[in-house]
Amino acid sequence: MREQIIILDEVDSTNIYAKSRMTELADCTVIRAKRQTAGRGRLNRKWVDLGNGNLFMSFVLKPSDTFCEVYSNLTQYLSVVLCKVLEEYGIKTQIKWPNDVLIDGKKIAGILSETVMQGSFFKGLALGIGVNLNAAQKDVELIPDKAVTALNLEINKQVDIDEFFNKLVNKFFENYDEFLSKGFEFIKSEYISRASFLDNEICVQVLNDTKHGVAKSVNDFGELVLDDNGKEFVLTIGDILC
Ligand code: BT5
Repeated sequence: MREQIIILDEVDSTNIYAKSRMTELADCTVIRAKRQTAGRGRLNRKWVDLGNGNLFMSFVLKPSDTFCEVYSNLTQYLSVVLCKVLEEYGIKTQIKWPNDVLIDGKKIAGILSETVMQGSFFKGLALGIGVNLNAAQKDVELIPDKAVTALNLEINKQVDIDEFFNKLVNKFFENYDEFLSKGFEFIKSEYISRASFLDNEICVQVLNDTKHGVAKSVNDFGELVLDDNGKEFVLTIGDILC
């Protein structure tokens, strides 16, 4: 087993923990916290801890001393890995570009990758993921702006968090090296087969701008190709709003 596992009872954020110790932590360390008091999403959004039995974790990845483009696709790689683990519980999953994992349109997990640099020297990545495994219906309803679910609510039984965690870590490292050498193309068909947004008319927030169009495809680099009345936009980052 190449990975080292650190389990914390409570932490502000597993990503902050990983980033602030990037030098000391070995490549492929996995940090998991039982409770997370200040979980973070993208653009300073919050990740809510829905109580005991939910998963908060970060992979510490230090594959090289310089940043490679493929590292930006690791969030998409992790979304596919997560879908496969969830499917072992008998449910159907969807991916919303770039890396949200949904069940029946409801968000069950969030992924946040943060890069640590020292000048031009790439120190590593904290690739964080939160998965709702055991939550109460009344609590998921309190999360603002989004339809949210948890695995226990979908399968009507308690989920064994240790078992789920082990499956996710094993599946992540199973193809990690091959993914790094082959890039997004390696997972493209598995990603596309779960992509719920393709061929839909969508709007995407890109920083301070909003782009509209039909989601035509996801290209070999994991970018979203939008068609706005014959004009094509290729998006590297963004948030599908509608
Ligand atoms: C994400 O951001 O979805 C990335 C979340 C990453 C969380 C993990 S937990 C371990 C590691 N340590 C951290 O501090 N973070 C990572 P974003 O796409 O910006 O979505 C954030 C939005 O999701 C919020 O504004 C809410 O609307 C919604 N949200 C918050 N908590 C949620 C939850 N528990 N389940 C589903 N949706 C949630």
